[in-house]
Amino acid sequence: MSNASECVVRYSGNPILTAAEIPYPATLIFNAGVAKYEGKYVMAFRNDYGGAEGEAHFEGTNIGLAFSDDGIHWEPRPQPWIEWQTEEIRRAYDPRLTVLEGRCYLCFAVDTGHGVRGGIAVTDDFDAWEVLSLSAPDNRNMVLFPERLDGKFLRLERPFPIYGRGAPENFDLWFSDSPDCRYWGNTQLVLGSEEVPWANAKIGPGAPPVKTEAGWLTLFHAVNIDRDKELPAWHRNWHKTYTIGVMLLDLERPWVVKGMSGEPLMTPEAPYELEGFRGHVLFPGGLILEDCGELKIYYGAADTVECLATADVSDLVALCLRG
Ligand code: BMA
Repeated sequence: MSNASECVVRYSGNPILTAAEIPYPATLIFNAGVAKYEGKYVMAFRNDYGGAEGEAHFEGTNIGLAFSDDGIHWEPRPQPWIEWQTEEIRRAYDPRLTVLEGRCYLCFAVDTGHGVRGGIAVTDDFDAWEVLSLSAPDNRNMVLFPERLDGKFLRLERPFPIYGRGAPENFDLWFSDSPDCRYWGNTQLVLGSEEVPWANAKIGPGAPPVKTEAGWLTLFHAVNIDRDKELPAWHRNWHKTYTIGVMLLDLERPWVVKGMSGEPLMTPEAPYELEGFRGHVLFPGGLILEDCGELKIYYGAADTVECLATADVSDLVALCLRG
C-alpha cells in the first residue's frame, strides 16, 4: 500500500477560491467549512479584509458564503454573511458546517474580550443564524458529527490549557456530547498531541467526521514548531508548520481512536501552500464523501486561499487501520 501522502491528489486548478473572486472587500479567503445542503455544495469561508497584500494588518474578519454545483467551481454571494461584533465579541472565524437532520449547523471560533470561545449556531436558510452555545474560554476548532448517538449531539473540540499542560502549546483534541446542542458534558480526551509522531505542538479537529463502516473518519491539523527556521510569511517570526492528519473514531464510542495514519496525510508542498500570509499552513475544514467513494478535502492554504484535494475513502480507512 502507498504512503499516506500518495493517497491524496491536489486539484490541479487550486486554489478554488481566492480574495480576487470576492465581490466585497477581501484580503485572505481561507479555513472554510463545506457541506452539501439541499442539492448544492455550500461553503462558509473566513475573510480577513482591509489589509494590503504583504502586510500583516487587517481591519476585520467576516464569514462569507459561496455556492457550487460540483464542489469545485464556486459562486460567492454578493455580500458577506456573518460579521459578529459587540462590545465583548470581536469576531467569529474558521467556520465548519455540518448538516444534521436537515438543518445546517455552523461551528466557529469567537474572539472575545475574555478569551477565545467555541461557538455553535444553526441556520435553515443561510440568512438568519441562531447561536446555540458558546463554550468557556479558551476553546476553538469545534466540529459537530452529522448524526446523533443515543439522542445526543456529538462534537470534537480543542480547549487550550496554558497552565496545566506543561509545554507552551501542547493542546489536545477532545470530545463532548449534548442532549440539545446547548449544554455539553461527558467530556473525554480523544487524542493527545504527544500521540502524533510528526508534530511537536498543538493538534485540533479539522473537518466534521464522515461515517464509514469502519468508523468515523476525520481529519485533524497538527503543528510542528521549529524556532530555528524562519518560514515565509507577511510578518516576522513565523515558525509553525501545519500538516493534516487522518484518524478513525469508534462508531459507538466516538472518543476512542480506532486507528490513525502514522504519517501526515498532507504536508505543505505546493507553492500556494508554502507562501502567503503564513506559509506552510494547511488547515482542513471540510470533508465530503461522494457516493462513488471519493472524498473531497477542503483546506485553507497559507492562511491565504481555499483549496481542494481528493482521496479514496477506502484508502484513508486502510491507512488509519494500518497505523
Ligand atoms: C490557528 C488559527 C487558524 C490559523 C492558524 C495558522 O491558531 O488561528 O485560524 O489558520 O493558526 O495561522
